[in-house]
Amino acid sequence: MPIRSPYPDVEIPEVSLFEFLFADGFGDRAGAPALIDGGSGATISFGELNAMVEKIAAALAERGVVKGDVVGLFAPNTPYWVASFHGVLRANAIVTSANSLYTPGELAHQLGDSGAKLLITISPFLDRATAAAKEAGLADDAIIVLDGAEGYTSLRDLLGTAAEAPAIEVTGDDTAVLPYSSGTTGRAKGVILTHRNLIANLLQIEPLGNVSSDTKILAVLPFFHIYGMTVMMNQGLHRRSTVVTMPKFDLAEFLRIVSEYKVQRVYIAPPVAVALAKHPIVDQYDLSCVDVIFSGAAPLDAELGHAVAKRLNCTVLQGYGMTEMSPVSHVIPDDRPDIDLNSCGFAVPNTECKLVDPDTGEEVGPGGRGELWVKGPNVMVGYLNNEEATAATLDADGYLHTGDVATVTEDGIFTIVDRVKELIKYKGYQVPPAELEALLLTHDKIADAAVIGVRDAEGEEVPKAFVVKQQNGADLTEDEVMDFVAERIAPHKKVRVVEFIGEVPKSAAGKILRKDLRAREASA
Ligand code: AYL
Repeated sequence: MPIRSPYPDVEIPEVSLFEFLFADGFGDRAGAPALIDGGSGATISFGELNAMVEKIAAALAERGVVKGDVVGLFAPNTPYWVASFHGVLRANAIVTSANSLYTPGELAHQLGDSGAKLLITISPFLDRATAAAKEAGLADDAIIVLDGAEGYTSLRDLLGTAAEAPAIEVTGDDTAVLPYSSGTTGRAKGVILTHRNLIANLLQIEPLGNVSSDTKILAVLPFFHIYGMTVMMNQGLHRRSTVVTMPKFDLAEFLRIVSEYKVQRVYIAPPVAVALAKHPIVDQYDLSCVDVIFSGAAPLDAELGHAVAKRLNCTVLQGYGMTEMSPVSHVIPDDRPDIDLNSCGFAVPNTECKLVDPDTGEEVGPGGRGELWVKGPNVMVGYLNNEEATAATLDADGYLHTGDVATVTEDGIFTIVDRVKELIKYKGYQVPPAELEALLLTHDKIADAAVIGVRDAEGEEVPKAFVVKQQNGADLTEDEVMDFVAERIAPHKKVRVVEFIGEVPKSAAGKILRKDLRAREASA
């Protein structure tokens, strides 16, 4: 029997995300701060944001952007990221959000794969953006540089248009965003999330979290990742909260901004909890404003969470989800801080879950362990141009197979206990082993390679490569392998441990037997 969310269903309107978030012009919150740039203190009100979004949409339409076009967004968190994002959607187009640390090759792959027509970036990223655009076949005039650069359209240029935004032509079923995720297997793929998916997830998390117009939310986690996009940016707009942005994580700056702006709600991934629990400088800041620290994107250790709660005198909560679920499917609600912090709480409204034994295919109940399957209005449509991966992830009944193993209590509290998919998470960021394996195979001294996640001395999950040398590769060193990878990919995907082996264990069909490598690792 599927396990239903204990919460009553919520109704999801069939409108575009813009209409859902902006339609009433933000009422009496129009003059209130929607976004504060944590570094400079520059503030944008809800009304100003609304006006910027209209102008950006108008200017994009003037440049030929039409319904269904894809626009790449490659920039760090600032209020302008938010304006650009909603400007693209308001122009009836689709955002594909790219990791700020991407190399030109990685960005080119995403731009090419998603069919992006334009790329919005900032001047410090322009070298990588132009290299990627060239590789993906985009013209130089397809790049918009928000803060301006000689020869490029800037945000100021867009805002200066005399034109009006086009009519809204999109509705719930249309694609809104294409974030990239490797899912359970293979390389990063475009995840098709509709306006309805994104709106649904905002309404699904609403009954579980105390977020209101009195709340200041810190957005240090990137908006390009679905956690920042839905839980920080769009939830902030939906609840009329004030979102304080930070372009990258720096502990001292993070603490300064939280205390200076009196932030009540801080969303983090587990590595930030380590710093908050252990770093001596935390004591130098008045953090009494903080009510809730919410951790997601990777497993939080309860003991660590309790240490943070004690040190900051706040509530620590955990949520679980996946890009493919827009992303939140499970949350410990604000009003239940008594729930075991090793768990990720209840299924959100409108969802049904199953736990399925991966070996037998049988459903298990409380007390058993099984792969978590989730069905709900937040579940993606599928992977872009990839029917095979879609069919392997979404079944005929509409359940998404998460690749995570969970348990559930009689009360409906879920705990993630293992992962049966390939994916590695480094500090909450996805590292697809298949991508690293393909890259390692391009080295002329490497005959074969397999990558799995292992724990380092701090307990952090890190990618480890098992490498088989070519006959000409006797002199290849571990450092050479790590450097080779590091030069070609974003830092979070670096191979951090290397072991040379005689042969990669494979099934008769040629699939890497990661289980065998994990067993070998466990017995080492
Ligand atoms: P993606 N515990 C264990 N594993 C987790 C957790 C958690 N709390 N959250 C995410 N994961 C892992 O697409 C899990 O393997 O989205 C899952 O399949 O980058 C994978 O990360 C998905 O990685 C929130 C707040 C979700 C944040 C998120 C982030 C979703 C990350 C719900 O409330």
